[in-house]
Amino acid sequence: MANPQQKHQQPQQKTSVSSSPIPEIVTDDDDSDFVDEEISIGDREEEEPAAMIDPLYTQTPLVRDDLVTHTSEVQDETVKKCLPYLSAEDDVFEYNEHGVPRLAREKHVKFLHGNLGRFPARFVAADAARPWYMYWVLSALTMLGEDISSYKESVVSTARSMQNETGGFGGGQGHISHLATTYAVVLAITLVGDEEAYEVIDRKAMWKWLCSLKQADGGFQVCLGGEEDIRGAYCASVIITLLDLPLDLTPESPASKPDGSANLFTGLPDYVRRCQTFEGGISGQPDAEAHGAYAFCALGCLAILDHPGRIIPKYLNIPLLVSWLSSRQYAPEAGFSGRTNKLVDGCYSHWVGGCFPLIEACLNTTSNSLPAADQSLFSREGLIRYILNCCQEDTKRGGLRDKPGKPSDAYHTCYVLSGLSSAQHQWLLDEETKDWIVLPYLDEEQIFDPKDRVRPIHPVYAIPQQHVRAVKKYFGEKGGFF
Ligand code: FPP
Ligand code: K
Ligand code: ZN
Repeated sequence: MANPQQKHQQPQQKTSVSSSPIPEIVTDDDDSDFVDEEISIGDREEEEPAAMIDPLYTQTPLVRDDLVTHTSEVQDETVKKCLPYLSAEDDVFEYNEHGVPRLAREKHVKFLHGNLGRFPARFVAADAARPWYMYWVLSALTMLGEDISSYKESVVSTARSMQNETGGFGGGQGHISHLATTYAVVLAITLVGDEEAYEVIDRKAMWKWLCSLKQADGGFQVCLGGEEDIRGAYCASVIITLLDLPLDLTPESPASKPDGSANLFTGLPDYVRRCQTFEGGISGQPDAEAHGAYAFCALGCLAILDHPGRIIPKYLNIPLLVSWLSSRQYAPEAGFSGRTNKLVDGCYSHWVGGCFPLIEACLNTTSNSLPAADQSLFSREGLIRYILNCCQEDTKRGGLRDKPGKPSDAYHTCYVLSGLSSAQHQWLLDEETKDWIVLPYLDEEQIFDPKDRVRPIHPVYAIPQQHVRAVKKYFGEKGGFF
């Protein structure tokens, strides 16, 4: 399938974009570019159809495989559903001269608040995902520039009710602890955090629990006796570093060595290496199918352990990984799929799109001799089109979605916005201070309204950098607990 990246053949030097203002550093505390202006997406007025849409986004693919399968049929249906939106031909949105609608902030904000309220009985199966709802909603509201401080008390009491004395958080009261729900609770606390919220977490019990999940092959089980996969490894790495936990292992840990030489991170990069598949992508565990969600987890783990420029090339085949990642972007839809021969989905804007800032940081450094990425490694324009044109729920409901025809939900609202944020920003890792520096991404023409820039999020932790700094500083100063 054609790749939108192919249309950006002319090299564009970041430093020589004459029409762009000198990029200003976006500090994390600066919300000045996030304007809460009322946005009306009413009935589309009778206007000229948008002229500035590259036919790449409005035509069916030129090269087709004759073999008709279930896969080719659902792919064709998906293209058919996306094309009216991409061509600015549906009758719901108002489009700018690039054929792109505004981000319906107010509707999304309202939808998100609703997702922290009570749900109808039929949502009972989502009960074990309550920590996730806290994270998805609070993260999305934060990216939209909303003040979430009013949720602090309820995050604190909900987290308390889900914490186990044996360490970690379950998906609800009385549930056993799981790395995914613990990760979600820790991030939600970090987002609303002040010290009172941070103090809910029993770090000593958390550390002991993580030691019991750490495996001798370098990975982590997601819960005691549960499956071992790269989600677990990423969630554990995030928790360990945000809470500044000691790396030492308890003697009871399955990964503990008699000579004391193993720690919580021992063997982790090798575990990640074993998850890269013949396709170049990353699978959930060694010898399984590559999937975008796991690529983000893999790169996140490595970037936590060391500078991406040093550690990623040491453990992963970068040309193969970049080839697999860029094959995830389709034309004309312009969004990402999660795996080979599957459909585009808005959430991969984060799981796949979020890999690129880490790959770019890996290439744009002096720590290795790989060629620098002097232009975007994927079509940011395409992804932004898929997000704004195809992923915004087009009724009063608000929220963002997988693809046209699917209802919006908190999960997609969070990850579509995370993907929008990484498409709109450029991240550089300062080699000396080890600080991430963020700039608006200005290499390509900005097809979206400047007011529709969402807040930058840390390339590894996927929440604004100032929250990451604050929690690390708090626990770093507090120190160990032996
Ligand atoms: C396939 O679903 C999806 C997966 C195999 C992995 C999903 C995992 C995540 C989204 C997140 C993991 C990360 C953390 C941090 C918990 P599908 O078959 O419905 O979708 P597809 O057709 O798009 O592959
Ligand atoms: K999916
Ligand atoms: Zn999805």
